[in-house]
Amino acid sequence: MITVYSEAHQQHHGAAELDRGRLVPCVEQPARAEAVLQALTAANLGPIVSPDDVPIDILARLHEVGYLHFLKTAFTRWRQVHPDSDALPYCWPPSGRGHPPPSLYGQLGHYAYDAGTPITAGTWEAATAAVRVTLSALRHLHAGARMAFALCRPPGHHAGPDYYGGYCFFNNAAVAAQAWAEAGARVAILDVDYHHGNGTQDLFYRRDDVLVISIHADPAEEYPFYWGHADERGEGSGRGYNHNLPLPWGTGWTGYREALDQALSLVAAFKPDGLVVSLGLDTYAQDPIARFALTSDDYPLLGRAIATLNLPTLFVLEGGYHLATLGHHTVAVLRSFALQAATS
Ligand code: SP5
Ligand code: ZN
Repeated sequence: MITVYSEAHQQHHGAAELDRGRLVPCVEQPARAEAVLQALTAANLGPIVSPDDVPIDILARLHEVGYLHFLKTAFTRWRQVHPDSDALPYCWPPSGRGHPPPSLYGQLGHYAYDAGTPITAGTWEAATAAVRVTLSALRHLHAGARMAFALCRPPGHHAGPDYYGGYCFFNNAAVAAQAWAEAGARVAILDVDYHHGNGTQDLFYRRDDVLVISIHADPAEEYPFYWGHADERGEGSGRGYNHNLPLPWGTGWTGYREALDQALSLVAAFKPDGLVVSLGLDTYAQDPIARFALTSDDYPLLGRAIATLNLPTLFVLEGGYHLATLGHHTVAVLRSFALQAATS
């Protein structure tokens, strides 16, 4: 298996996020990718390569131009006024967003939907590098590989057409699906991160060429709260091409496996040419911000189950915040997928 990785991710390192009334250290930090890199290297799973210098103009076909311009310039604008903090919003439109106001603070609240996702000095560099990592990994699938892994951060699945949040700025997995679709493929996205992939859902909600399936904690009780219910099925020609499988807090492998089987059946019925997996490892019982109950023994089962689809598969790293096991679990999924793929 080939992994694509760029150390440019290190340039995005936020100090603090707002968590229920307190500023706490950011849980989405560079050490996450370092942990995954270390475990992959130790496991000898295959080459780990740098991204190609691929163009990222595809971003303008997924995200709104005003949004991209905002992200590119926001930190410089912020720094002129705030020499020693990261950019966080503090005020939001109450309903219906209208146009972004001229004020930087107004724009932060317009484009961000939470206060947990600071824009830092190197956010643009890191987030664009994550896109290059993902597109480079996809190239290996175009070249005939059965699987590839985009070891990237910041993650992407909470980023929508014109909004960021949930530690995500550009939707890496959606970028891959879009690029694959533009190359003529039917693509399915399977999101196994603990949180609903609201950005991915929004980006493809009116489309029937990309199937989006997410297994996640029930938004009735869990972030991102406003998306991810089972009755969100897509709109217009996209109706029936979005599926949410919300599960209650405390879900362990038995409950998870049932949802996974449903998700895999839906993917198979779509008959895609390729699969993008939004690989979040925050379903682990000891994850510091999540409440599922998967154990270390479950991740090989997850990888093996996904491999039974027999599809060219791109894994894109999303969440997972238990640093001591994050690398181990990532390797477990990828290795068991590779083993299963080799025997089928
Ligand atoms: C990519 C990804 O996994 N993003 C997740 C964003 C979650 N942000 C909200 C986190 C709130 C954490 N508060 C819960 C702490 C429980 N101890
Ligand atoms: Zn997550």
